[in-house]
Amino acid sequence: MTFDLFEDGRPESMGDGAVLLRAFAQAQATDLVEAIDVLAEVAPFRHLMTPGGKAMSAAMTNCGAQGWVSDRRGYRYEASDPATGKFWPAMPPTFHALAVRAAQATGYNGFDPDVCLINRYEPGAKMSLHQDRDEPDQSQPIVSVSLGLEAVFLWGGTERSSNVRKIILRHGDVFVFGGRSRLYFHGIAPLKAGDFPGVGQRRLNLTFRRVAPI
Ligand SMILES: O=C(O)CCC(=O)C(=O)O
Ligand SMILES: [Mn+2]
Repeated sequence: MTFDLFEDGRPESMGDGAVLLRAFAQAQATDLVEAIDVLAEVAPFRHLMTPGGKAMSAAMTNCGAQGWVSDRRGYRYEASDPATGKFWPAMPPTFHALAVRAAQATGYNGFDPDVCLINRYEPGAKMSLHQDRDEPDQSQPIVSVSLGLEAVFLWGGTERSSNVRKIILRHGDVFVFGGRSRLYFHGIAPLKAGDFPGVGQRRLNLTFRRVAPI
């Protein structure tokens, strides 16, 4: 058995209010993947259009009181799914509880996410450097859960041109960022091909956010 000194489950500070919790969601990971597949039957994954008119390479859906959407009119949250006209499916209580527990473990007490954006990356898909800035109250952190194939997470700073650190995110890892890092630029490098047992040829990511005023 190998023992990795850096992956023993202790919170790993990434500076300025960002913390990596290795394998924090591992015990629940199979259940999370199953639940995502059920949610996607109601609110299918789709490749949203950027305001500039390009299809995003990561496919997205949402659960919760609102969902993040993008089209020619811009980025925003909407209470119903533009693809179906129906409300987004409710956030499963297990998802909410995981996000609250991860926030607490990293010092963000009182986090009460009402939106979970779900990203699906297939080999080659990526997410360009961006800030999560469509949420009115940026005093709330973001909790991000990785499932399936590993990815290179690009963790920058306050400017698009800031130095970028590359962090490998694996199945069950949870990354929390708030405080001074809440608006740090971040992204995902093109996903390498692979087949993750029980998940398949894809990476799934849950991004928990608070959107409605508290
Ligand atoms: O897939 C990830 O880990 C990052 C996702 C992300 O940054 C976003 O959805 O805003
Ligand atoms: Mn983001």
